[in-house]
Amino acid sequence: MTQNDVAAALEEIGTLLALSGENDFRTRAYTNAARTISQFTGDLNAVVRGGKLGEIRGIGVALRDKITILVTTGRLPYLEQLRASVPPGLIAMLRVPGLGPKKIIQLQKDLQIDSLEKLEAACLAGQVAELKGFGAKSQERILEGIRFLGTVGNRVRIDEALPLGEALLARVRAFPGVIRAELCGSLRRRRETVKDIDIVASSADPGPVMDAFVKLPQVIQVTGHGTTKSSIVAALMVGLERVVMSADLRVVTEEQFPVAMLHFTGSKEHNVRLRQRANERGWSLNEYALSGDNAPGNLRTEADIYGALDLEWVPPEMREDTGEIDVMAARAVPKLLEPGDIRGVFHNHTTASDGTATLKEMARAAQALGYEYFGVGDHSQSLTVANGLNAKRVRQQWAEIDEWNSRLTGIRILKGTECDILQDGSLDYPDQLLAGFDYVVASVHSHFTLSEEEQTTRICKALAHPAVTMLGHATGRLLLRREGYKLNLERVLQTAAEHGKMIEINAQPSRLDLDWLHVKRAKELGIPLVINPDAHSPEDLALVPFGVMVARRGWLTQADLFNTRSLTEVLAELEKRKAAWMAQSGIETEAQTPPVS
Ligand code: DGT
Ligand code: CA
Ligand code: ZN
Repeated sequence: MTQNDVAAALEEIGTLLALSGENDFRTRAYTNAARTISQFTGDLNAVVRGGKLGEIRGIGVALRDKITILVTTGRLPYLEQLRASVPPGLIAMLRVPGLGPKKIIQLQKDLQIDSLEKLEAACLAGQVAELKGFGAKSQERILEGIRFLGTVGNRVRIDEALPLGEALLARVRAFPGVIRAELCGSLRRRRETVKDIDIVASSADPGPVMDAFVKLPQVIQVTGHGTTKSSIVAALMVGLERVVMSADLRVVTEEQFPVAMLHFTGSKEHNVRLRQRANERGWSLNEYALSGDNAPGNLRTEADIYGALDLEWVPPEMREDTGEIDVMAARAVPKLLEPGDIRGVFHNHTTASDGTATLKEMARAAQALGYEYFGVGDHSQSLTVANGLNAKRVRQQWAEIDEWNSRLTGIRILKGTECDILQDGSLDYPDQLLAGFDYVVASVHSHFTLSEEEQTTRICKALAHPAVTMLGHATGRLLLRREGYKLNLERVLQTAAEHGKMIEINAQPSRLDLDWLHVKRAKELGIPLVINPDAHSPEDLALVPFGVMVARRGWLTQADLFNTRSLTEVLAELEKRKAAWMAQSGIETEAQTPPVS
């Protein structure tokens, strides 16, 4: 049992206790312990066996016993009993935005609701609105939430699907008799969310490969066991989440492999185009072969197949039938952005607002990832829930940044802010203070329910402010959990282009605020894009590659991003923007005056 498994078990106990009506104090003890264990850097096994668990802060007697049983036996009867006592439907109800354990318990007590189906029926019958503490508005929101869950179905986020896919792929590649194997489907195209895992392998003897696949340790259910195709439901702990997904393995001959890999990578729409091109040449293309009179043979790679159709090879991320066939035919496929092209980040939090690490720790972590600059973007004053900084604390932070910049080598800290866009589209700091920052990330964190017109006008007004460098969180969406606010994103992009503003690709895989289609549109409009991890901890800085995936799906190259530029270029550009504003407004920047102590 790994440390992660232990943490996940504790987290699950916390959730189940909350759904059983336990008090906050007890449930929090478990969720806090889950976090403590997941962040514990020692050897948990050794600590347990040495009887030293009690020395870890926050682990009391009850927790100590349970963790010891978990680690030593790999099971916990207490958790198994809890699971049996809580209806699984209640856990599903937790996914409805706005429904916490307390409300779920009330729904169960008063209306005997213990599943999403019953909840939907009760909302439609108007019963939920009648309950104390709910009301018509809340009932409407719950209904919307259930419908949203229905449309997302069983899709899984890329950051959770990829580790499971890669774990299965590594196993498949090691099976005796497997020559080649690849992840295909939406996972290979790096879509933000993925329905299922598609693996294609080549082997001269598929039988034993099929048998080995359905017996993998990750398998929780076998849904198909054929001669060349098998399907499983597999599970893996990714961080604190237990990721469950279906996965298909298809085995083909080595000769068929490139065509099969191409076919199962998709997208379906891309495949349709390829088949048309084959037909135009008098051939036919399916998942096993390119065939017909005079069809080219000896196709060993995807590039060979594309070449036979007079096309340049294209990265999987671009295979969505949004114009890629034309650039492939013109042999003008762009060289897409790579994670190594990113040289710094602009939107990050520290302990000054709601981050978990200090300025110095964050800067060092950024440096360890090879970045040249680390931009602080703590929250602004009106976001009190996230401990936003008032003017006094901003100036203190500037002094701290100056101090660290004079002492640290190899990384430059930039003075930024994630400044709230207020309801009327104005910014959360006065111009005088804004002028002291190196740059400003403007974000919406409140009033998500404005009308589309109001929200669009609000954000466009902020973009027109000369202090604003880039727009953070373009949509406010939480993938598979909450739709973004109502917004005319096209108008926002037009406004950004008009005022020369940048737009953020938020790399948090639970957000990815700007989707790939809008990234592509932003590029067409000539808007510089910025990949930001929105890091609240040093670990979050490693999320940048998820932003790179979206960027690649939007056809971005190194030149399309602002944070692929060197520190010198970045400083020069920020300086230029600020000078233009100063010249036009006559404001004096505070940076020129000595910091107030
Ligand atoms: P998803 O929904 O995240 O699993 O997305 P995909 O793209 O992985 O879709 P999936 O798993 O249904 O199919 C994998 C690939 O197989 C797909 O990208 C293209 C290919 N494929 C599936 N069905 C068809 C089809 O009806 N026609 C063609 N041309 N290709 C298909
Ligand atoms: Ca798939
Ligand atoms: Zn942020």
